Amino acid sequence: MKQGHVIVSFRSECLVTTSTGEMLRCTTRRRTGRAVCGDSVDCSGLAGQHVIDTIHPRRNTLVRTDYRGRHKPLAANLDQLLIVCAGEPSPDARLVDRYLVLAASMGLRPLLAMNKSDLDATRLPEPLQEASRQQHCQVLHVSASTGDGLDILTRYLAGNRTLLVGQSGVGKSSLINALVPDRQARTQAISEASGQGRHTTTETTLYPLPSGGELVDSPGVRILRLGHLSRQEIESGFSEIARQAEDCEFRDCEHDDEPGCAVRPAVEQGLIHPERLKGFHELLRERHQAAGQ
Ligand SMILES: Nc1nc2c(ncn2[C@@H]2O[C@H](COP(=O)(O)OP(=O)(O)OP(=O)(O)O)[C@@H](O)[C@H]2O)c(=O)[nH]1
Ligand SMILES: [Zn+2]
Repeated sequence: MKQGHVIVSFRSECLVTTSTGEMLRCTTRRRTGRAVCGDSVDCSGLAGQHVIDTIHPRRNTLVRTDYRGRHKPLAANLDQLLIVCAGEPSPDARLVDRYLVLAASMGLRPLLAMNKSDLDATRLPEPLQEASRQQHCQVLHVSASTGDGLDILTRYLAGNRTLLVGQSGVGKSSLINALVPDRQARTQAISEASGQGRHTTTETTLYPLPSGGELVDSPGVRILRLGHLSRQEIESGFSEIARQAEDCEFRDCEHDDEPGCAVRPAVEQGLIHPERLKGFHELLRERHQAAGQ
């Protein structure tokens, strides 16, 4: 029996890195179910024919929800969420709010990397600054091109398994290339070991980092549907609203036009950023829509 963790998972097969550094191609049994990237597993077998016997219980699971509301697990056992932004394309505060909700609902420590610092000393737009402050999200300025700030980022990544997210064009691939020097060789090794032909970048993949920790790249999480989250999980990504909501007259107050709402006055007094309340409302609407499906 060998122990290891899944670095990439295909339909009924996955690649496992063992504690001794071997890369094994494993099939899954129907009984154990599908293993996903980050799963901790026990496997057994001989000469290239390995099978996963046990998938250890997951601490948390990243799921993709399709347009019909069906869930598919993509990755497991994550510690941190690295939200990558840049001056260009300009940050989408609403999307960052969603990432922060994802982090809070999964119990992940959020980090925000402002990439392309070589182009301009980009200040975070105000709603983003506020969101980061409220969610205790550390903000780092980096450049994948010049390597600026990557030493500090590396320290935050060490010892943690970090999922990388961000809108298209902010430099996620460039950052992975800068942080994982053997990425190309690894990708090739994965293609060969998997026997799946070219390893496409559509699969969720785990990369070990030279100075410790691991990066998880999951293109599948680009469309982030969060309609399946509970109200409490949504609130966990809007701490300042959740705190204020304790003083609302109704427990299920949606901070719209209900009497006795404590959140709207707080927005009017400048205690809560109006964009944050908009972000919260957007997710509540999505939740109602998902429930009505
Ligand atoms: N000046 C500068 N350009 C960068 C930096 N990082 C990435 N870029 C450029 O930004 C563009 C997008 O980078 P990618 O790494 O492909 O971005 P991505 O987030 O992976 O994009 P998707 O694959 O579409 O999600 C490329 O033209 C990069 O060369 C940086 O630190 N500085
Ligand atoms: Zn209210």
